[in-house]
Amino acid sequence: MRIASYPDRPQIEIMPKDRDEIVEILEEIAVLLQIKGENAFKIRAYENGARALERTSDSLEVLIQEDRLQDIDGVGKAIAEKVVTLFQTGKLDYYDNLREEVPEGLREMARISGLGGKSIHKIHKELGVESLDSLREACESGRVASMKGFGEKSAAKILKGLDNLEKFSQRHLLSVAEEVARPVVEGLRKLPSVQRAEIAGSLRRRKETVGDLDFIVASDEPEAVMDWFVSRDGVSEVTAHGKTKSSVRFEGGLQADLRVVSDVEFPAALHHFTGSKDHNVQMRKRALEQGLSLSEWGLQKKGGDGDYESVADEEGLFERLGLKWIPPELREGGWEIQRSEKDELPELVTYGDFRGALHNHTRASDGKGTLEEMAAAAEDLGWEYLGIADHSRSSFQANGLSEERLYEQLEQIRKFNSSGQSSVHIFAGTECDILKDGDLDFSDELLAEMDYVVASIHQGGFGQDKDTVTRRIIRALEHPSVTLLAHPTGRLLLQRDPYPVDLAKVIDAAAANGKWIEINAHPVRLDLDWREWDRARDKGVLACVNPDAHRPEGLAHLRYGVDMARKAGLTAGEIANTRNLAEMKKLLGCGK
Ligand code: DGT
Ligand code: CA
Ligand code: CA
Ligand code: ZN
Repeated sequence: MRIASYPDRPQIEIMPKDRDEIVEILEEIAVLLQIKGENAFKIRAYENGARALERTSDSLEVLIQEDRLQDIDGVGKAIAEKVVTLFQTGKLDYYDNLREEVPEGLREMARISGLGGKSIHKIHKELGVESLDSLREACESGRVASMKGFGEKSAAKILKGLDNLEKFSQRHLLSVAEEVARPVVEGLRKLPSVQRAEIAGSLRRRKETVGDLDFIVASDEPEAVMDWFVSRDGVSEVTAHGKTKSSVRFEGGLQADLRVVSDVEFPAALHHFTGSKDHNVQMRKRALEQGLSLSEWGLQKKGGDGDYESVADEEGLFERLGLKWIPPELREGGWEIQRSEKDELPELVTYGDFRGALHNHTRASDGKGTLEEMAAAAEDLGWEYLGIADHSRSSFQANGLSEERLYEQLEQIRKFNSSGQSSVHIFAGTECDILKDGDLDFSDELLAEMDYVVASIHQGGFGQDKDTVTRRIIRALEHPSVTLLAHPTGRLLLQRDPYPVDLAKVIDAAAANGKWIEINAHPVRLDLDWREWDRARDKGVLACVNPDAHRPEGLAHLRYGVDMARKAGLTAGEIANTRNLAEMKKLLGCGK
C-alpha cells in the first residue's frame, strides 16, 4: 500500500485523478474507516475496490464512458460512483470529510509501517493515544504490550516503526528533490539580476536521498533575488529572509537554502556548498599543504589578510590546486582527489551511452503498459532494445506469470520482433523469484528458453538471517540461466532498510559465475548502492542499470540509475546495457 505519502499530500489545484491516484485514495479510505472502527464489511468493499481497479486492464476512461465500472468483480455501486467523481472532478466530499473526522495524529500513525488501521483504532480507543509522541510513550511504558491482542513483540515493532518514520521523514528522495529544485534554478537563471545560478549540496552530488536543497546564485542585487525566492509557488513557510541567505520550506516538508554571492565569489561558494563535507575537508587540507587557505569565500594566501585569488569557475579552482575538475557525483571524500591529482578520474557513463534496459514489466504482470506501448516508449528514447521481465508465478501479489503464460509471452515477443513493426528489438526475459532456499521459480527448461533471466528476492528476505539470505542469492547466481541479480538488498529508500545480506560474498559469487548486478533505477530502490561498486568493479562484475519500469513513462527513471552509476565511478564499458544491439545479443548468447 502506498500510504506513505498521504498525510500531507499537497492539494495545489484540483485535477482529475488518474487510476493510480484513485486506487491510493480508496486504500486510504479503507484505512481511515478502520481507524474510525467502522464495520469490516464496508472496509473490505474499499479494499476490494482498490485491488480490482488496480488490476483491470481496461482504460478507466472507457469503463466510465461505457458505464461498465460495476461489471468489474469487486466494484459495487457506491465505489463506482466515487471512482467516477474522482475521475471527473478530482474531488470527493466523502473522502475530504473522512480526513477531517480522523485526527491528524492518528493519520500520521498510519504511516508507521506494520501498524494497520485496526490497531490504531484499538490503541486510540483503549489508551487514548492520539499522537506519535503519546504512542511512543504508551509503547515505552508497557501500556501497549499489556493490551489484549498485543504484546512485547508488537510494542517493540511499533517503536521500531516510529524510529524509522522519524529517521525517514527528515530526508527526501532524489527524484522528489529534483522536481522541486529544477523549476527554482531555472527561474533563478531567468532573472535579469542573476549572473549565475546552480543547485549545490547533496542534490548536485546526486545523492539517493536529500536532506535539504542548496542554491547558489551570483548577483549584484541580492534583495531582488531573495524576494523572488521566498515567494515561489509551493513555499509554505519562510524561515529566513536575509541579504545573503534565505531559507524556505516547501509543501511536502522539503527545505531549501539560497545563498547569494558576488560573481567572483561564485566558484568557491559553489564548490563549498556542493560538498560533501568530507570532500571539503580533504580539499582544505590540500590547499593548506600548498600554502593556501580554502573557504566558501575563495582561495587566500595562508595567514595573510590579502586579496582572495580569483578563479573564473570551479574548473579554475581545482586547477589552482593541481587537480582536474571532479564531477560532483564523485565528491564524497573517497578516492576522487587522489585520482584527480594523477589525472586518473574515470570517464563517467552518461545517459546518452545507454542503448536499452533489461528489467521492465508489462500488464502481463503488474505493469500498466502493453508490449507495444513499452516498445514505443523505448523507441522514443532512442533505444535499440528493450527487455521485458515480468514477474514469475510465486509473486502472486504482482500477478506473476505461470509457465504457460510465460511461454505465450515468449511467443508474442518473437512475433513482435519478426513483424518489423518497431525499430526496437525486444528481449524476452523473466524476473524470476529466488525462492526461500535459493531455487528459482521456473523449471530449468523454461529458463533456458528465455533470452535472459533477472533473478530477485520478493518474499521472505526480511524473515531470514544474513547467512541464509546470502546463500539463497548465491545459489541463484550459480544457476546457469541467470543473467543478472536485481535490486540485491531489497531496500526501499525512506521506507524499509535492506534485508541482511553479505554483499561482499554476493559480489564475489557474481564475479565467479560471470553474472551481472543491477543498479535498479527506480527512485525508491537505487539498489545496488553506489558505495558497493569499488569491489564489484575490481572483480570485473558488469553493472546493468534498469528502470524496473511498470509503465511506459517509467523507462525515463533510468536517469536516476545513471546518477548512481556515476556516483559509483562507473564507465560505459563497465555497464552491460551501454552495448549496442548486436553486442547485447552476443552477451546474452541469443542469435534468435
Ligand atoms: P543533505 O542536505 O543532508 O542532503 O546534505 P548536503 O551535503 O547538501 O549538506 P548541507 O545542506 O548541510 O550543506 C551543504 C554543503 O555545505 C555540504 O555538502 C558541505 C558544506 N558544509 C556544510 N556544513 C559544513 C561544515 O561544517 N564543514 C564543511 N567543510 N562543509 C560544510
Ligand atoms: Ca543540502
Ligand atoms: Ca543546506
Ligand atoms: Zn521488477
